[in-house]
Amino acid sequence: MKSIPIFFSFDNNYVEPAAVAFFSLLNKAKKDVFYEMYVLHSDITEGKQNLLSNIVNKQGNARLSFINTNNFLSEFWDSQNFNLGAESSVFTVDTVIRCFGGRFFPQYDRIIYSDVDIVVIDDISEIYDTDLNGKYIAGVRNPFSKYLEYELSHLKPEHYEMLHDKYIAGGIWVMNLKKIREDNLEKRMIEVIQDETILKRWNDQDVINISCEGKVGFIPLNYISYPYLLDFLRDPKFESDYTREELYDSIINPKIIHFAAFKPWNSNPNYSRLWWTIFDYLNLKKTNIFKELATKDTTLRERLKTKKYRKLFKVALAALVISLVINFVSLGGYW
Ligand SMILES: [Mn+2]
Repeated sequence: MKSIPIFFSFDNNYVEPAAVAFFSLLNKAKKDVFYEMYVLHSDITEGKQNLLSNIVNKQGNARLSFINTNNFLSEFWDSQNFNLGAESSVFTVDTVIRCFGGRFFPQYDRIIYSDVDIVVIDDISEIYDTDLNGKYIAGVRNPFSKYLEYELSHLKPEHYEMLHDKYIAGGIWVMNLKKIREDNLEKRMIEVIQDETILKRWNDQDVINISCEGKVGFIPLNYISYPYLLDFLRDPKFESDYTREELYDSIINPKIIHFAAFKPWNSNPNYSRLWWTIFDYLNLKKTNIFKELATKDTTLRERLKTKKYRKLFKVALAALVISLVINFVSLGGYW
């Protein structure tokens, strides 16, 4: 039996997505794998904890524990230079707490971290053995860094230089807790959190990437199969640090579907039906994070395009106003 520690961090609102994630993780696990599961949280009610524990216990190949973080980090938390990402993204202190596995799991030298806005398609135990020699963490390289300027444009030039082809996405990490503790990475992470000159557009990802200074390993893209990646690949201008083979393989042979932008509970991304099937099977109830599904399904690329055009429109409008003012001033003498 191979025992693998894995942790998650989310709040009371995310219990239902977590239930789907946990079920799919355990349902797809190989027979010789046992998961030691942990949830870092600060507000999950006893009733909701029981809901998750019942699902895990029924599967029989894992044990689930809850660890209250007691709002560790809130004293360092300055919302001023966080939450600079997409308006729809919700980041809380619990989002960044996942960087601090070294503190909460002194009994382990390494651990897997996973988001819960996922559905697991295949056994993922292999990544636990990812080579972490001299590295703090391993993650999936962001496939969009090269194509979407917005992904990394907030980084300082020196950080961009260091990270542009190494920036790892959130979603799933394998953390070298031993090295994180030995080198006191926690101190560096708190410095990054408190440094107001470092803009955090992607919060937890920025904190971990900047603190780790490129000492990162890589997990195949199949562990964050993006439901909307195919839309990007259809653009002949799309470029990525991944090869065409790796990009398509992540879609054809996914290990984990990561609903990174659009969630099955308020949108209709690819794989939503599988997600809802598990939701129904587990007899889960819709909560306040579930919105009426949008009638018109827009892809991420379309949304980004509108964003881009809106920006272009603003620039054009500003140029028009400036030229009018200049004309007005230069004509002033005749008026
Ligand atoms: Mn996520």
